[in-house]
Amino acid sequence: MFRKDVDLFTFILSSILIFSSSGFLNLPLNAQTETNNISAEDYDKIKNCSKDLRKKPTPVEYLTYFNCGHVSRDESGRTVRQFTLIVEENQKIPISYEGHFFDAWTFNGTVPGPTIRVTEGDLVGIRVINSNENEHPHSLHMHSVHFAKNDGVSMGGYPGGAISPGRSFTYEFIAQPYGVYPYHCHVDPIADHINRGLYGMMIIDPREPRPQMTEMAMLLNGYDLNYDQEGPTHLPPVAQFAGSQPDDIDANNTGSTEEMETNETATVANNTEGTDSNQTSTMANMTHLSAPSTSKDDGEEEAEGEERDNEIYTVNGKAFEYMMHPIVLQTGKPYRAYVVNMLEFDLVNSFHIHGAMYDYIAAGTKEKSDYKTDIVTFSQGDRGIMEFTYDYPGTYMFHAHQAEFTDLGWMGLFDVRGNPVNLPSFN
Ligand SMILES: [Cu+2]
Repeated sequence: MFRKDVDLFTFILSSILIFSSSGFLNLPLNAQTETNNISAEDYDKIKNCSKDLRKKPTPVEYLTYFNCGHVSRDESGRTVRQFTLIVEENQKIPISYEGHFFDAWTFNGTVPGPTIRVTEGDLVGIRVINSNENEHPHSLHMHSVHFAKNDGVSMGGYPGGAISPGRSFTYEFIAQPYGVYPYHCHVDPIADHINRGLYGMMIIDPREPRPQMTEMAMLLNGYDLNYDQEGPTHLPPVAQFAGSQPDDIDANNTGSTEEMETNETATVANNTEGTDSNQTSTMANMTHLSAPSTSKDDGEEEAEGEERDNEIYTVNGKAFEYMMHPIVLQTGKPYRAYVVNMLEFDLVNSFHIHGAMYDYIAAGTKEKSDYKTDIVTFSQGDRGIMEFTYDYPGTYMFHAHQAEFTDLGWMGLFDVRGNPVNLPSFN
């Protein structure tokens, strides 16, 4: 009995010790205070945050334009960052030096939209205003971790899933985890809302700053200039559910509630009137019967039987921008590029630099590089961080490694100045 009590005592004591130590290890706030002794204001200076939150950066300025929002603190001392994104349709954006203009939909007047920059743990509010003059609903879907109601998708009937013209919605979330992310409108047909220009980059910085170096944002995109003639203009509402909720579509097909549910879905997702619902449910049934596992994209392609193409490819919105304005670098200095691929219609894009290698951090979710390379291939929405240093002066190209993209605008130059460093010795 006594022996058992001792055992019990030992067990309780060790449990307390384990609990205490694990509790200590799991105190990120304490750890943050100890290691991160930099104020939000000083950190924002290091980040090169712009003081002009209303700026419409040119493609050259876009490279170093970081919008860190209107900064305040809540009662607990947490940093709060508020952003406003205004969606405007009918924008004419110059996208080449040969007179091409794009009939764009924009966040704050530019394609891509502003680079949103926050720190992990910040409370972020992004108010999206869909201008009165617009004809379409829009939303904001930012990648990263957040509640469904702030996901910018109409699937669950959330008000932030489709903001009508003249209305606004504020998306709120605690920024996590650190990394580099795309944001974009998620209203159907998504390919069109993206191709029209409603996208941008969001950087969530780690609480502990990365090693300090000159930073730039590079967003890869393309333009389908004859969008009026091509591609989907309307996605059958029920087909949306075929991709994500197969059980629901089965129920619709067998039950007598089919019409009602179709109408509900149509109202939320696409504002389709009742008279259209017969057509759409028929289309959905056909899709379902012919290809049970049909995804939304497959459905679009089948419905139209066409291919969509980009005629112009760019980094930061304008073809050959950094051929016309080479980016000046210094030998021996480290640089960091945040790269996001928002190219629609082409399944892959890539980023190749000449004359140097870069450390690559996939999705930016680690502090250390995953590997060293001079080319990374991106699928749609893919992104990462590149860190590099040039040893030798000279003019070096950077470009997609797909020759077609290069020829159609996705090419730029680094103008590297200074004395050679790290010259190898072969003796
Ligand atoms: Cu949209």
